[in-house]
Amino acid sequence: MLEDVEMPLARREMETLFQEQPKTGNRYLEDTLLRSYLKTHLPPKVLEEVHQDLERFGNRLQTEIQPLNWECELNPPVFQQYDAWGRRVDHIHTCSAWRRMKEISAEEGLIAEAYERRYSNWSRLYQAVKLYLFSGSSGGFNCPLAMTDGAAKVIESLGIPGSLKNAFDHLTSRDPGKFWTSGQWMTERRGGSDVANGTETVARKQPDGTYRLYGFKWFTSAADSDVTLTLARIADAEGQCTQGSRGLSLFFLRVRDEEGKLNNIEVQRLKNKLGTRQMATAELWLQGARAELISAEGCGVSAISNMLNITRIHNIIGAVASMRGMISLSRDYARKRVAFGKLLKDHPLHVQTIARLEVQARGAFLLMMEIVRLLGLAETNLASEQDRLLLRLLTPVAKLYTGKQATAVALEAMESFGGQGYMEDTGLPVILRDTLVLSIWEGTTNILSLDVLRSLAKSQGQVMAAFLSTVQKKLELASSTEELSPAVQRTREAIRSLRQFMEAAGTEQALTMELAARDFSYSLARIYTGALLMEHAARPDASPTDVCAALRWCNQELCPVAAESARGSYRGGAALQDSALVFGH
Ligand code: UCC
Ligand code: FAD
Repeated sequence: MLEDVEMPLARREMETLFQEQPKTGNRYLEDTLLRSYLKTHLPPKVLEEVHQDLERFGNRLQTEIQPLNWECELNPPVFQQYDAWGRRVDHIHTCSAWRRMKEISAEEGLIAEAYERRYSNWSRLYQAVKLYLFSGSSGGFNCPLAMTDGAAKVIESLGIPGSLKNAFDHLTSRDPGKFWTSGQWMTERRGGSDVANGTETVARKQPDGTYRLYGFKWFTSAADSDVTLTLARIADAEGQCTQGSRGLSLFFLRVRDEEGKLNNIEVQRLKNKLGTRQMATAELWLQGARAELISAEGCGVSAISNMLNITRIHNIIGAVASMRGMISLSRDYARKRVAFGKLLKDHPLHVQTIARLEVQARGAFLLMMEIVRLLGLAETNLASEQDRLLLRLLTPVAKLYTGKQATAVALEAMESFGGQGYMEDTGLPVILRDTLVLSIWEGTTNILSLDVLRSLAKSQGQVMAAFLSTVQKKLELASSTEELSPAVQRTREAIRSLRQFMEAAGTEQALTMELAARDFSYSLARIYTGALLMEHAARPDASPTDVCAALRWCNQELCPVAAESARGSYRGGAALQDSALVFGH
C-alpha cells in the first residue's frame, strides 16, 4: 500500500470526488401524496391505526428489508436437475433473503390484511398501500404475492369450499411457518394471450374424483410456490377434449408434497430473463400432476379472471411503486450532484424533466388508489352497481396505462443519474429491467385494450355510462376551484370528443373499435386520471402543487382516440396501410 505522503497530489484530489449515493428514507413518511390521500379518505380512527403501522413498516423497509432486496438480486435462484448420484431432483434453490421475504410477507399480513377485513372496505386499500411501499424493496417477492392474492380471491369467490379451506388458511396466514404462496400457470407454448386456443394441457379424471394433468407450462413464475391455479381441458371417456374457451376448466394443485417432492412435475429449465431475475420462472412438464377441479367444467377462463383482475391490480401497484421509487432517488441525487458549478436541483431544465415524471406518477398513484378503493367496496358489499362496473373497466385500463407510464418514467429517470444510472451496481438498471415486464405479463397492452372492449360489450353501454357520470361528478366538484377551470374545460371537451367518437364508431364496422382499442383505452386513462387529480386538487386543504399537477396533466392530449380518428387512423384503408408499412406491398 502506498504511504499517504507518496500519493501524487492529482490522485489525492481525485479521490475526494466521490459521487454521493442517492438514498430514500422512510418511504411512507416521505410520500406526501400518499399521506394526504389517506388523510382525506380514511375515517379518523382507521387513519390513526394505519398511520402508526405504516410509519413502523416504513422504518422496517429501510433498515431490514432493503438490504434483503439487494441480496435477492445478487443471489438469483439456481436450478439443480440432478443430485451428485445422478438422481433427478429438479430442485430450485432460492437464497435465504428470498425465503426471509416470504416470512416478512406473512408477518406484515401482506395478503392476510385484505381477507381479515379488520377495517371493512378500507382493508383492501390499506393492504395495497403496504404492497406499494414493499414493492420496490421486495426483491421480486411482490410477484408471488400477487398470485397468492389472486388464488385467495378465487377461492374466496367460490365460497371457500371445504376442500380448499386449508389452502385458503395457508394463503392468508400471518404465521411465517404456515404461509403459502401460489403460482398462476396460464401460458403454454402456443400462446399466452390466446389462452383459449393455446392451452393443450389435458386433465384426466381419476376414480377418486381428482384429476391428473398432462401438459407443458411454458411460463411459471415463482416456481418455488407451494400451490398453483392452472387451466386444462378435461378429457372425456374417449379421451376427447372440447377445444376453445369452452373446453377450459380451472384446477388447483399442490406443487410439492409434504416431503418437498414434486407432484409428478418435471422442471425443464429456468427462464433466462431480462429482469425479475430474483424470482424463478420455470418451464414445467406436468406428467400426471394430481389436481382438484375448482370451476364448473368449461368455465375456467371466467373463473381464473378473478385471479387475473387481482394480479393486474398488483401490476398497477408495482408500476406506481417503480415510478415513485425512481423519482425519489432522482430527487435525492439532484440535491447532491453538482454540474456546471451548481447542484442539479438548481438547473431548471433538469428539474423540469423530473417534474414531468412527477405529474405522471401522481396521476398513476391516484388511479391506483381509486381502483383499490372500489375493490374494497366491492368486497364488503358496499359497492353500487356503478362502482362494480367502474372497477371492471378501470382495472385493464390502469394496468395497461401504468405499465407504459412506468417504463417511460424509469427510462427517463435513469438518464437523470447520468452515466451512474447505467451502472449495474447502483441498482438502477435492476429497477428498469423489472419495470419493463409490467406491460407484458398479466396481459399485454393490446390484449388489455381488447379486454376494455370486452367489458364494454358485456355491459350494453352501462360501463361507459358509469365512467362518464363519475367523471362528470368529479368535474362538478372541481368546478368550485377557480384555478382548475382550464383543466375542467379541457376535460369537458375531451368527453365531448369521446362521445362523438363512440357514436361514430357505433355506426361503423367492428374493425374500427379493434384498431382504436389502444388509443381508446389511453383516452379513458387520461380522462379519468385527470378527473382524479382535479378532485384531489379541489380538497379544502389542497396545496398549490396539487392544482399544478392537475393542470399539467390536463394539458396533454386527453382524448387521443378522437384525434387519431379525425386523422383517419381507423378507417378501412388504414389497416391495409399499416400492413403495407410493416410488411411492404
Ligand atoms: O403473466 C402471468 C403471471 C406473471 C407473474 C405474476 C405477475 C404479478 C404482478 C406483479 C407485481 C408487480 S399469468 C398469465 C397472464 N395471462 C393473461 O393475462 C392472459 C391474457 N389474455 C387474456 O386476458 C384474454 O383476454 C383471455 C385469455 C381472458 C381471453 O379468453 P377467451 O376465453 O378467449 O375470452 P372470452 O371468451 O371473451 O372470455 C371467457 C369468459 C367470459 O365470461 P362468460 O363465460 O361468463 O361469458 C368473459 O367475460 O371470461 C370472462 N372474462 C373476464 N371476466 C375474460 N376476461 C375477464 C376479466 N378480465 N374480468 C372478468
Ligand atoms: P403472444 O400472445 O404471442 O403475443 C405476441 C404479441 O402479439 C404481443 O405484443 C401481443 O400484444 C400481440 N397480440 C396477440 N394477440 C393480439 C390481438 N388479438 N390483437 C393485437 N395484438 C395481439 N404466464 C403465466 O401463465 N404464468 C406465469 O407465471 C408467467 N410468468 C411470466 C414471467 C415473465 C418474466 C414473462 C415475461 C412472462 C410470464 N408469463 C407467465 C407469460 C405472459 O403472461 C405472456 O408472455 C403474455 O401473456 C403474452 O403471451 P405470449 O408470450 O404468448 O405472447
